[in-house]
Amino acid sequence: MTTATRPATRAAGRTAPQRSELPALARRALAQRSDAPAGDACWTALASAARELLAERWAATQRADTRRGRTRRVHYLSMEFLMGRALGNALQALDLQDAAQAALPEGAPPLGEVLEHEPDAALGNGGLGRLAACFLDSFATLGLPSFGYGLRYRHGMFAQAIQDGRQIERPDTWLEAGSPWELPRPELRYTVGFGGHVRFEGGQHRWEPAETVAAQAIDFIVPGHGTERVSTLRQWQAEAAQPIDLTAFSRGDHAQAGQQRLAAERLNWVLYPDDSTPAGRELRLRQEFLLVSASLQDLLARHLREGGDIHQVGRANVVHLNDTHPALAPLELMRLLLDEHGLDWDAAWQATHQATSYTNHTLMPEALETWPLDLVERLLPRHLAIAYEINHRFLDEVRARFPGDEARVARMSLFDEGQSHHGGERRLRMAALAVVASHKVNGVSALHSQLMVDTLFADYAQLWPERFLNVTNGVTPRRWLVQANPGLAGLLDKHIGAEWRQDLSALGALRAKAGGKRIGAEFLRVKRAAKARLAAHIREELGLVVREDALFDVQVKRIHEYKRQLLNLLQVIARYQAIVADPGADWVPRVVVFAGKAASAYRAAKGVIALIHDVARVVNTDPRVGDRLKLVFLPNYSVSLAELIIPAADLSEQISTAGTEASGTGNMKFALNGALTVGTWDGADIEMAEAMGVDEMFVFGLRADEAARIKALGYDPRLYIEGSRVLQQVIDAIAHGSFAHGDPQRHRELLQPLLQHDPYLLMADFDSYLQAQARVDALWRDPAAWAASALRNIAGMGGFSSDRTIGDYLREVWAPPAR
Ligand code: T68
Repeated sequence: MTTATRPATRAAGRTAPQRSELPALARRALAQRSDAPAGDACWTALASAARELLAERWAATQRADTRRGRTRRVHYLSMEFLMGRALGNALQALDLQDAAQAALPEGAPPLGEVLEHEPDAALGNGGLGRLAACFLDSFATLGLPSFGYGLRYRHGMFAQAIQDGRQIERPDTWLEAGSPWELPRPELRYTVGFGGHVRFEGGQHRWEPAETVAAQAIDFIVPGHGTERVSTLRQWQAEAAQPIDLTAFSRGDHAQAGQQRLAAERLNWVLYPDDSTPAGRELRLRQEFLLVSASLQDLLARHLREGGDIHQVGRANVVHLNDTHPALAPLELMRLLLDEHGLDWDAAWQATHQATSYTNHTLMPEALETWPLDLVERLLPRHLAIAYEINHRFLDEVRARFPGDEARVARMSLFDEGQSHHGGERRLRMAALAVVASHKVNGVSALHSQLMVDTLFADYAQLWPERFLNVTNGVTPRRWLVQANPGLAGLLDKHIGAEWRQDLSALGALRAKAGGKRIGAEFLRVKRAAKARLAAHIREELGLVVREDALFDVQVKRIHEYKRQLLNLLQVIARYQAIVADPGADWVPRVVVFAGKAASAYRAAKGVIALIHDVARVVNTDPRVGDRLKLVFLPNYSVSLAELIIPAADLSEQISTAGTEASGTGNMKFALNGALTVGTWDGADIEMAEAMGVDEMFVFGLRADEAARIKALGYDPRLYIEGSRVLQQVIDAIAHGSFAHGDPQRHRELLQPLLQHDPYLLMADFDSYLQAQARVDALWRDPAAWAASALRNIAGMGGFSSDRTIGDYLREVWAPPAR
């Protein structure tokens, strides 16, 4: 393309950079540096070149969407987006990997190494945040007019270090050198208030906040694949409305002079590192309100700017709540429509209800968000009044449907009157608010959605059965197959063609070929190469040498009691004892890999990390075991570490107590990369097994209904221990301090609850788990049969793309309301 025909950017006199210019752009950036082409200099050069190209595409996407006008826009509100690294993804989206490699000067490290210089954008805890990131990838790739909305945390998920076998948390500093993927939007700035009081004048309520901050938009660009579209993750940065209080400053009161600035900065300070436990902290509530208020003001401003009628705002826009963390949104939308735009209650409620939808990610009662009313009243007085009014109208509806059933009314109320727990404190129930405000509420796997309407939301589902549905999670095949596992992607292209890259369901074609000798051997070679890369990492990181031909048995995810890393560890101990008892037998060599972070205040989870390290020290140095069993804990699990680990896994451990894991998404990434799954009948594992054939998975343990029944009947873990010689030996070894360096007290805190209550039924499932592991070993001894099964697993994963998930949302959750 000649210069004359290039589309001009809006900046006068400049022309848009072209894909073919990437090498030149990168070299120019490198030439500006005086130092040698070290990895980070190369990274910076490539990133700034890719940014230029993507920024132009992003601007074109914005223009196209504005022209398109009235199509319904999706606004995905989430406190977490676990993006990981972006440059590799950007180069793939631009189809410039080869050009990037070629642009690197002589003496520079290879592209793969250069990419590792990027810090992960880890603005999320785990599955919920990573799901949001996969959705953004699908939004861009599917060309959906949409925005992700989040907060720009200065410090994301903490970095995990291990010291003496214990987790240490270190601050994450991903933004220290800035991020090339951000586009500041100085013109997009809104005022967000806190505190103060409400005035009523001339029939209108007006909130007069005591404090305000300015919410500044900074857009994080998200490239689409196979399209020129680039989507937006709009992240809010709080800034002081007044950066300095000059009166206080001249008085010499410097602390007071900087007060506002500090208060604003605190809002973006850090991601709450809790998965599944509500952080009962004022700062967290302020963060949630910042997200909600800025995002909705932005939405309304755009709607009006594009000539939209304020009464139609719910028709033209979706406000999707990623769990309850943004569930103040309906209250803030009501306030804006009532108080700022003058709508009456019914019109405002109709618009709010049309716009709002909500995804639930957990059934665990202890993980449900509730806020003390005195805190809500102090920070958000107008919102509390609106919540009272919503509740009043809602409970009238409940009473009309179920006359005389005041117990039901109390259960369903948005307000927990506090008789039973929380020390009698009255609280606002965010899940109830989200359900009442939403026109659709979904769970994230078939089982979870069923349990949701049977248990957690049973009362609401009786009132509004049509409101509840399932949308099973999915993952983006761009990051989790094409980028993470180019070897496997190439194998698929060769045997079934490249159609799966556009439409993952085309993987189904692999099923008929899965038994082939050649494809099986090729698959095992690809897997072996990925394992060699992981083995090298293990060696570098831990100084531990593992056999590359061993079975790589992997459990990586947040450390949580319900996910049962401890059950896996008990199995490792049983295997260790069996090897020691019969060292001459023909054992299948295994490398058992764990990785995952524990919430900093979660003692039991930290205890599991400690026990893994204690057991590893014994097992890995026992000469009777040799290289037949190695136990590995890889520190600082992250998106980028997952991209290294998952392609290398032979076996994926998905062993949560049935009924506890809402869906899982790691399970999908493993199967897509040709790992077999040992798993319980839980979350999306059930749908995966059905898609690939139940015999292709090593399923074990109690089903969700059985688990519930056993607990209701009065579960006694000791009966199971008495009934299993192997389990007895494992427990004895831990209790007697075999892994405790002579200190029998060391693991008491972890063991005692297991022997007494065992709320996650490890003891009940242990024997069944061991049998499943024996089936794993048996299949492993037949490599051709193993490869065929792994390929049939991949063939079954076509339905687990986040593109399919987003298609489901579009049809069933985000469809425009009927006239
Ligand atoms: C996960 N939830 C589910 N929560 O556990 C998982 N919670 O089964 C599911 O696949 C995934 O969501 C996506 O649907 C979480 O990850 C959190 O991270 C979290 C964070 C803060 C507060 C509560």
